[in-house]
Amino acid sequence: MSFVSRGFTGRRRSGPPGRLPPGQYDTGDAFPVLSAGPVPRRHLDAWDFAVRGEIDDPLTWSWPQFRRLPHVDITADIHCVTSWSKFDTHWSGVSVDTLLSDVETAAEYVVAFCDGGYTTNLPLEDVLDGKAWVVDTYDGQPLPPEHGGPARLLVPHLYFWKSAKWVRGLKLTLTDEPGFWENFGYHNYGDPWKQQRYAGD
Ligand SMILES: Nc1nc2c(c(=O)[nH]1)N[C@H]1C(S)=C(S)[C@@H](COP(=O)(O)O)O[C@H]1N2
Ligand SMILES: [Mo]
Repeated sequence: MSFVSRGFTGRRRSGPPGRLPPGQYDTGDAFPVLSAGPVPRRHLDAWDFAVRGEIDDPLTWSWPQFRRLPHVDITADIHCVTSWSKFDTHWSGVSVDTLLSDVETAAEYVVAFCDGGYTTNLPLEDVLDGKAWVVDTYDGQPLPPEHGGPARLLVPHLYFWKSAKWVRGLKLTLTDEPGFWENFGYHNYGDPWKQQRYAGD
């Protein structure tokens, strides 16, 4: 079986079988940078992370407080809607479960908001149960500014535009509020395995 398929597929460029969503290619060692605007520069003294919206007492962590929260290592494949995927990216950060552990809310959605004004919306359940993190480390180094440092959201099971760079917090919402790309015609949910690239996909 492998004899026949190898003859027809030639050099395998798509990584391990079953790991590349439809329409994607493996970018290998490259890590493209994609941003809708310039890299915002914020001094860490003026950085905090907030949980607000549908919550009685909004939460904030300063940078030192955030750094003291329990961090976990994450290895994940990431998939950009522009069709590159990258396997086995290594991050460290705080699970959104940790950030929301004491939160009681009627919200069913979140909007991630960022320095520079970018936003993206997700169902609350998609950032819980070990599916999303606020990461401050990439490959053992502080997250570089062009990749969203000091901290970005990481939601690897959805297209990478949901992984908001320069993230400053989560707004808990009762109704779904489309974010930046979602308002420009990108899919509201963005499952790479279902090729949910644009509204209507
Ligand atoms: N704040 C902010 N976050 C963002 C974006 C952006 O323009 N601004 N672009 C998104 C898109 S479309 C992608 S593919 C990834 C790219 O992340 P990278 O530059 O680290 O590869 O960031 C996402 N997060
Ligand atoms: Mo993207």
